[in-house]
Formats: sequence, C-alpha cells, structure tokens
Amino acid sequence: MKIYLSLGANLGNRGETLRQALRKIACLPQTCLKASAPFYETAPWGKLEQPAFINTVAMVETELSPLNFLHKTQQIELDLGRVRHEHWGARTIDIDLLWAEDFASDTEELKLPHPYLTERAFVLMPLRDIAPDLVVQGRKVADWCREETIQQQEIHPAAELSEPYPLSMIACVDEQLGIGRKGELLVHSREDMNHFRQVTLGQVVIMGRKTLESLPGGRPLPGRINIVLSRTLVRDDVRICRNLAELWTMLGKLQMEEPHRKFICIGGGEVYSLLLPYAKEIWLTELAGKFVADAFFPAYEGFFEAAREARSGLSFVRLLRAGAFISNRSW
Ligand code: PH2
Ligand code: MG
Ligand code: MG
Repeated sequence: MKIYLSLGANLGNRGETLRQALRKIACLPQTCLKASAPFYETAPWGKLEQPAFINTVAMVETELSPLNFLHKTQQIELDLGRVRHEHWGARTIDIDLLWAEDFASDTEELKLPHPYLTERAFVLMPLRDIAPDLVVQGRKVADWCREETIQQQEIHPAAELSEPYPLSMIACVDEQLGIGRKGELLVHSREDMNHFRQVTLGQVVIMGRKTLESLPGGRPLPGRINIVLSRTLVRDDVRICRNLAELWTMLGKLQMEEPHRKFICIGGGEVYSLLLPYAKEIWLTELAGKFVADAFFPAYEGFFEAAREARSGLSFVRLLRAGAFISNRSW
C-alpha cells in the first residue's frame, strides 16, 4: 500500500534530522521508500511563536498496516530524540501520516487522510513535488496549491539543507586527476566530446567563468541551461550565481519549474572542489598516462563504480555515492 507522510523539524540540526528520519524509514521492514521531496523552510503554522521548520514529504510502499506503520514512525521520532512538548509546539522531529491508498481512519490515534492536509502549504508544496496529481478531498494536490490561502503562507526551498538537488559531475582526467592546463583540456577526443554531449544535453550545466570562456567561441552550451558561478562576471547569455547560496536558490526554482533536468557540474577545478560534497554521481573519462596539468579534479571518497567501459583508449566510468537513499529524482 502507498502511504504519503509529512516530516518536520524546528529544533536542533533540522536538515540532518530529516535525512536521518528518511534513512530510518527506508530501512523499515516490508517497506520501500519510493520518493522524497526537496526540503523547504516554512514559517510556523498554528502556534506562531516558535522557530521556523524544515519540512518535506515522502512516499513509501509498505506491507505494514497504516497503524503498524504509524507505530514504526513514532519509534523513529523517539530514536531521534523527540520529547513530547505541547500540542503544535517546537519539536526535533515530527512524522505525520498524510494519506494511504484506499484507506481512511478516524480514530483518536490515526486520522487519514490527515484533517489539515489541504490547509497547510508546508504539506501541500512538497507533496506537489512528488504527487501533483494525487486527489485529496476531490481535488488534485497541484490545484490545492493554487489556493490563495496556501499561496500566502511562507515557504522557501531549502536546498542547502537537503539532498534535493544532488549534483552530477562530469570530467576528463589523467592518472593524476589532472583536468587541464592553461585554460585548455589535456586532450581533445571526439569520443569524449560525444560522451559529454550525450550526458549533458537537455540538462542544467554548472560551471566557473574560466570554463565558460574555454567553450567554443566562449559561448554557453546549446540545448542546455547554462549556470555560471562567478563573483564578477556580467553578461546576459548565461545565468549567473555569485555564491553557493544564490546557486541553491536558482536550483530550487529550476527544480520546481523543470523537475526532470539533472544538475551537472562541468568544471573547472575550483568549482568541482566547491560542489563535490553535494555530488551523488560522477562521470569520469580516464586518460591513460600522466600529462602536465595545472588544474585538477578533487580527490574523491565514498563513491563506488557503477559502470566502466573502455572505448578508443579511454575509460568511461560512472561513480555513485555509496549509501545514498532514493529520492524523487531519477538515478
Ligand atoms: N507542524 C505542526 C504545527 N505547525 N508549522 C510548520 N511550518 N511546519 C510543521 O511541520 C508544523 C507547523 C504540528 O505538527
Ligand atoms: Mg504534525
Ligand atoms: Mg505528529
């Protein structure tokens, strides 16, 4: 049975607590975590004098009964250090069941669908990310989201706290992880160019200023959304972010407008280093031998090889971060 649930936290390390809760949910018996929405920072609803929340929504397929599943999530709340304070008050973690397939309940312990589901932007907006067409109280979630009373509630993507925009990276490296010299690639390989095009076409590419200037004609890559990270660049044919915070805001908006695009960092060395902690996937083209290089891909840890293919004297490798949980983005 499909069950949608809402997660919220407004004490402690809110993002980390939600991630831990999702991992624990993913590990429940007879249960598969199928989707999770990006994280949002939301103004408190109901009782106003308390810190802002981080909220998200997830969907599981479970063979447990809804009541059984509720008890499991209550145990997770306790494991993560929840102490019951006042009703609707501040908490380290709150996990609520929102909706279960072909199932309703109106007991003291469990009300399904959740009675306030259609009144709360902090539930509806993340729910729309993973289930826009789900019908609750006779209307689709996406339609409920357009209600004025929902639009007025304060809610912002909190990308930097979540893993909602796990990044991919693509690079061509030699045996010492060298990637370039004097603003140029180490080699120009037709085979690797085709591979790069195949991976990035239709996606969002993120690069530094020098990488932009090294592209053919110094122009953005066609057929892709080009984002450049630069404190000083001024031009209007690419999207520019001045710092990481601006990047997360931009990716948050893109994720809502264009949920099917991947975010792929294409270099150079400094930008790879900055963004590696957020990467879930690395496409590496390995060159045999050692070249003279002045730019490098950062040493990476905690990735496993998901695929490796040798072609035309090159190795095409796909690395995935170990232990990553399932998200609504397709991997
Ligand atoms: N949970 C509540 C009460 N108010 N407000 C926000 N923004 N997010 C919540 O998760 C939340 C709330 C009761 O559980
Ligand atoms: Mg609640
Ligand atoms: Mg609760």
